[in-house]
Amino acid sequence: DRVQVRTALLSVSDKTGIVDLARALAGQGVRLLSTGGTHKALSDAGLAVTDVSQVTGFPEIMDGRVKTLHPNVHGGLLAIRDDADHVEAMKAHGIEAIDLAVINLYPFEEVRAKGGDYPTTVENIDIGGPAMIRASAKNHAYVTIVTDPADYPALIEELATGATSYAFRQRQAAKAFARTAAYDTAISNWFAEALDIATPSYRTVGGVLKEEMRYGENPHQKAAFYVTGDNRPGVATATLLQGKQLSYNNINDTDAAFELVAEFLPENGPACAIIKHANPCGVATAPSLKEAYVRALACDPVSAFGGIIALNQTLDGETAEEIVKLFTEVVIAPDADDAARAVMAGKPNVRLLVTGGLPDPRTPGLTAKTVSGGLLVQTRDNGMVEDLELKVVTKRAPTAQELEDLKFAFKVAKHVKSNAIVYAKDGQTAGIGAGQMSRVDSARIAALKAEEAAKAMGLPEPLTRGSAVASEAFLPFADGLLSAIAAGATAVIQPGGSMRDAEVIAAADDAGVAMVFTGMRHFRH
Ligand code: 93A
Repeated sequence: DRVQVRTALLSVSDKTGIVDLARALAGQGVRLLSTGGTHKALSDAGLAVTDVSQVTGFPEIMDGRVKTLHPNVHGGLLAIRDDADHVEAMKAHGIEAIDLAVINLYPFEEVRAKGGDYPTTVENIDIGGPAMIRASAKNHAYVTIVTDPADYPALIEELATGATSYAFRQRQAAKAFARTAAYDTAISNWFAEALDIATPSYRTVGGVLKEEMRYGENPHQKAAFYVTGDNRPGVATATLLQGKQLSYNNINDTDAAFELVAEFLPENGPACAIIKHANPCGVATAPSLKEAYVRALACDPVSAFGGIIALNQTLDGETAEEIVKLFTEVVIAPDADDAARAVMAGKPNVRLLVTGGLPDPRTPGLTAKTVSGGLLVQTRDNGMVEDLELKVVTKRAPTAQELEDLKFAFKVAKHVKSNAIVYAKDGQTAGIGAGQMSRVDSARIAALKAEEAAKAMGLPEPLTRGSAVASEAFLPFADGLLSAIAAGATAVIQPGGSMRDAEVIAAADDAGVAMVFTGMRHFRH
């Protein structure tokens, strides 16, 4: 199954390592063919190389748009070497076999990431490269395809005998199709972004491998992290200033934390979110970042241990001093100043990530999850309570302070696994009930957590006394409301729309509680 390599076609945009590879190939007596720029790089290095236009009998035309798109190239890559008809066709048309293709593509992803203008980005859509990669990979029974400069050493090793094994060609073909698929994914998503099309069917779920992880959600699961290249500052593109590589669960939780804190626009002041297992265990705003952290921590200091902290502003020294008092897995912020970096350096095990900005909570983007045999894709939940028309449904309207707390609580509830109940007071979560199968249980758990927090913090009574409470989806019965009222809530925010709305409103009126409907729900399953 070993195939002798006699002729190789080299056509690369990223010229890393290509001269060394070509030299090794030449040393094996391999005949080298290449396209304009690659040809120049190789001949400048003193290597004997044939220009592909001599193979095609055709010059590179249209600024290089057509250089390898020719039967002499594609026939040489696609011919079945032991098929009499194919061999006959090669003879008849003067087509010579190409046994090895080393190709990497026009840097579309880089140009997109740099925000290249429309015509420049379009020009960087490679056509001939993917065609050759796909042709070579399809014909891997005979042809070796290498698309990643990181594989050149393995190729050289493989060629020690002058031939490649079937197993090697197969693996490289698999990798090649992954590469062209990722390339087309980047192109389709760039188009959808450029044309402002949110519709999932115009986009492709996929990305470029960023790293393989030691394991997935559990140690017996394998895992990898991909970057999608969309324009969204966050955990995928953040810089790790200190600490070891993030695990699968760290990445998932850090993303939840940062997406939540990004809902608090920096111009409205500092905000902090602390996350455990993708659910918030404390969120707060305050005049200073340090206070925001301290207030977020107060909601559930026990759960916050080993949690993930997200900030909506540059991490400063005094906030960092406060954060390092407790064991934390990850801190993520748009940036960290020198004082903060110095403080964090004293705790080298804490991962510190800076993103360079906050993701816009209003942009759509895609989220995906797998089901057996399928993939569910939707636009992000980009609804913002500020954009909703809130309707007061009770006799009493919320006070200005209650209204602020209601909006705050609803914003947090959007980021809590359903069923979500969030109590808030003065821009601080007082109790969070997450992920229960019944809403009334979430309400009870949130109240219980608030009581525990009050005890832990030495408060005379839980913060739920005189609080606002949010439910991320409608209250189906009055029981959840009654449980919230018992905990001390004086105002309620919920989407509304239950068959029993009238019953729930009556219960609120009986208790003198103010209630507003948002008309939008935020399921998070
Ligand atoms: O413009 S293309 O789509 N048309 C082609 O016929 C073609 N052939 C190779 N792009 C084409 N290529 C690409 O050119 C390769 O994928 C590679 O990225 C690049 C190498 O060009 P050069 O050797 O001139 O630097």
